[in-house]
Amino acid sequence: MFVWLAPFDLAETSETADVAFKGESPNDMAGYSISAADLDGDGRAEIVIGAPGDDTNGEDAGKVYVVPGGAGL
Ligand SMILES: [Ca+2]
Ligand SMILES: [Ca+2]
Repeated sequence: MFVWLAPFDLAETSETADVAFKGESPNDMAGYSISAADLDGDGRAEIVIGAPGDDTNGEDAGKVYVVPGGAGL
């Protein structure tokens, strides 16, 4: 999953992304789903990233990553 902060143009590539999130293995489909919610009630939203193809706990069992919210992202 790649994020480009504005301003950006069509010449942007994965190499110029401002934020990159790569799954742990090929074909884990990290970034297939993404959402944001304040899960710990501190007033800052966490980013929730789904990887439905992750095989850590069985073939395609999936995994969810939670990126803590903060001013630094
Ligand atoms: Ca939070
Ligand atoms: Ca898999």
